[in-house]
Amino acid sequence: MIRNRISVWLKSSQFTHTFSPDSRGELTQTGPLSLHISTGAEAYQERKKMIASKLPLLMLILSGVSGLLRTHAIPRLEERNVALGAEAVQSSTGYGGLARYAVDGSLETNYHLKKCTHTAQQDNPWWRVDLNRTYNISRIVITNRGDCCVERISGAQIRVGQSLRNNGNSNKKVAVIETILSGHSQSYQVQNAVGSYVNIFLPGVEKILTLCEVQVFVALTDAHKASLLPEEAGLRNLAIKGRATQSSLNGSGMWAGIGVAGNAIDGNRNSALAKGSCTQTANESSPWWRVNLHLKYSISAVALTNRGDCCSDGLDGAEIRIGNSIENEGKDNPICDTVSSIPAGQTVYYNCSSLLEGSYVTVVLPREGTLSLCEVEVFGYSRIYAITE
Ligand SMILES: [Ca+2]
Repeated sequence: MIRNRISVWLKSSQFTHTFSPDSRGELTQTGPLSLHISTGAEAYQERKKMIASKLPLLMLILSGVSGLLRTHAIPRLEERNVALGAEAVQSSTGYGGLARYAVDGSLETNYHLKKCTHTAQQDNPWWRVDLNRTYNISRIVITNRGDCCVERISGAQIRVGQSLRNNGNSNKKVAVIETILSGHSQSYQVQNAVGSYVNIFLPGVEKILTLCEVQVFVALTDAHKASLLPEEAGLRNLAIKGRATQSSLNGSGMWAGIGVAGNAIDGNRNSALAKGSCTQTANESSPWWRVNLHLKYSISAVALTNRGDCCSDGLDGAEIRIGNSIENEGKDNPICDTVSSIPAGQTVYYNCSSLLEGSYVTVVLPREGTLSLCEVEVFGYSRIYAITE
């Protein structure tokens, strides 16, 4: 586990502040402020009293220090429903009860008002929401139907995780619904529920699954940060001072030779190859592009800007890999994320599933094709603040 310590020395006393990265790599205070006295025993009590009286001031100083390190020191307790309006699917649909009705923000429980889901009668029906990024979920609230059939929800399992194996129904079981009163909402506190998928899975023969609302809550510190761009969180683009290279340079056609590797770290997101700010390899097997950051960093996010003048599906399936090795051109380094698709000319931010340490960021297209990138931005922390213990 990566932990970070900030120590402030005041005279002969040392204060330690402990931080840990969350799922997105943001640093959050996880340990209490601890106080270590290294003075002689006779002065101990007196100094302890004096220092204790200055603790509020020290907390202020420490929060200032952590601000400089772009950390968020004190988590707040508010929460946000990250399922609201997210993409939802279910095993089947019956009686017009669409999957998205469980994330429409309505707690209406009369089925006939089109605010609740409904599967067909089937074995093992399920419903799933895609939160679109990984969250550490604190609480899930399920709202049961109110106009009939109160017992149908009983036995449903709440599952959270990252996998779509078995449609996500094999992810970690974080709660089981015993009963929910007719038209009521039941809250389930969950622990170690980390993932981007939440499934409601109802095992059994000839079952019907109806959900009037599923609310998935995360602490506001996480949710708030999810809406922040790395720049807004104060992270620098580390790539801009790096050195870029790629598997080959396109040498044919009208723009032969124009797409050099450095164009992806020139600080310009212009998405037309002709403007001289995008890269382009030859058409080959597993083309790659790589930036050497010169130092080891703890990297939390990478932003890719796609071509806007053509071939916008060219990055589909590309892998972002981060590590310290250039063996196999860095293509075997740990994966930060995989591109599903990027709209033409757009920039998409990829949050690594965990804070990854490395001095090389490689983008590889694991198939035959041309790799063309208009900008690659790498966001992270200087390694000095991330000590692996
Ligand atoms: Ca560029």
